[in-house]
Amino acid sequence: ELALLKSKFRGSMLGVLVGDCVGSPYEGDETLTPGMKTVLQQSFDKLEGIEFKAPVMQFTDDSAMTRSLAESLVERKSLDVVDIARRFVKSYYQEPNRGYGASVVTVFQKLRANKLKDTLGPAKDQYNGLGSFGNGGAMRIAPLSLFCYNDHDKLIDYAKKETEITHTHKWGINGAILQALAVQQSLILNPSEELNASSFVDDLIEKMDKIEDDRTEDYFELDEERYKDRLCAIKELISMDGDGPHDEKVVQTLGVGLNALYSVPTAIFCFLRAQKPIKGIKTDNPLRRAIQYAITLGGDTDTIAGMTGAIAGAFYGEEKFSPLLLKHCESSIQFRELADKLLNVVTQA
Ligand code: F2R
Ligand code: MG
Ligand code: MG
Repeated sequence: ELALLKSKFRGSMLGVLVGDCVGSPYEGDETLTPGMKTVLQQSFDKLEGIEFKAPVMQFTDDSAMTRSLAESLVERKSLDVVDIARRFVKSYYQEPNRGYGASVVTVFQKLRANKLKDTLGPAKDQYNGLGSFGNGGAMRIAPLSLFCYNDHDKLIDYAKKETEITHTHKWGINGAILQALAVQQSLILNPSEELNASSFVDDLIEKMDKIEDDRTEDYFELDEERYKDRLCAIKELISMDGDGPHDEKVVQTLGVGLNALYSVPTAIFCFLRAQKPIKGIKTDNPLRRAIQYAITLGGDTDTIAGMTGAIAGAFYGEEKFSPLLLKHCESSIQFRELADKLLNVVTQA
């Protein structure tokens, strides 16, 4: 059982990295054209089939922040928000050109200026006090799901506190919580048994319903959008017969943007949809299919592919990753080691 958990921890950390590395060259593009989909297919085939001398795919902010969070959890063996904030700031100033979100950089500048005396204020100031609803909280959350793999309430509490370092809008926070819960659910499922997509979503709906119904949040506004509704939309898309929904329909329904509300549910959908073959994606491997599919939808490709990879990797485990593909992704050895260190922390606690 420990061997399976080890494989799943590795799979989730590597899923973030692979989705980010392979997806980032396409970030910002519309749904890929048939020509670009062929390029992507060939790129995956090449990365999985040919040995290069060195890694060829660089990671971006998604993996940089995931690494910082994982390193903090390993070093501190608990959630230490000040330490995590320090690592985010340090990592940003060491490598500012990793493709960070346009506004989150202001948070790093303010955190550095106040010498981490106030770790919450800078994020609260974003967007005139509204806070960011970007997917930056969700894109980096996977290590927390590993750290709290068997504790639902702790995961929600920690995910909120950790996300608030940069994102305080409820869509930003709840998007990170939803992504964290999806990874956690994947971790405890048996990959040799067929996954019931509908009950996977139902479990998430039940959990998000409790979070979004919290009256301390102002969800009673009638026009307020909720993750619960986005999850119901996933169920409808999954139940479509034949070849399943067209890419355009998925993009129109779930979105592929920088907003967590329009990207986290998309990642969950990509994971679930890829259980079965998808037209135009030629692979027998459902993990690769999930990541490749997420990229073909376009938009925020590195982040949606990374979040899809985190969930799918947590379900299938490390074995489903092509060793050559991993070799071509920057720092894959470091990400595997971080997964092992996280497992040591949680199993020795
Ligand atoms: N930044 C990017 N991609 C775009 C630039 C790269 C491109 N390839 C290029 O050539 O320049 N990617 C990375 O950013 C996303 C994560 O962002 P994060 O950490 O959430 O940052 P931020 O700045 O807080 O929010 C991102 C955008 O969301 C919109 N937004 C958020 N809150 C808002 C609010 N309250 N009101 C209005 N808009 C809000 C803004 O457009 C922000 O810029 C990932 O994709 C990562 O890969
Ligand atoms: Mg990025
Ligand atoms: Mg992105």
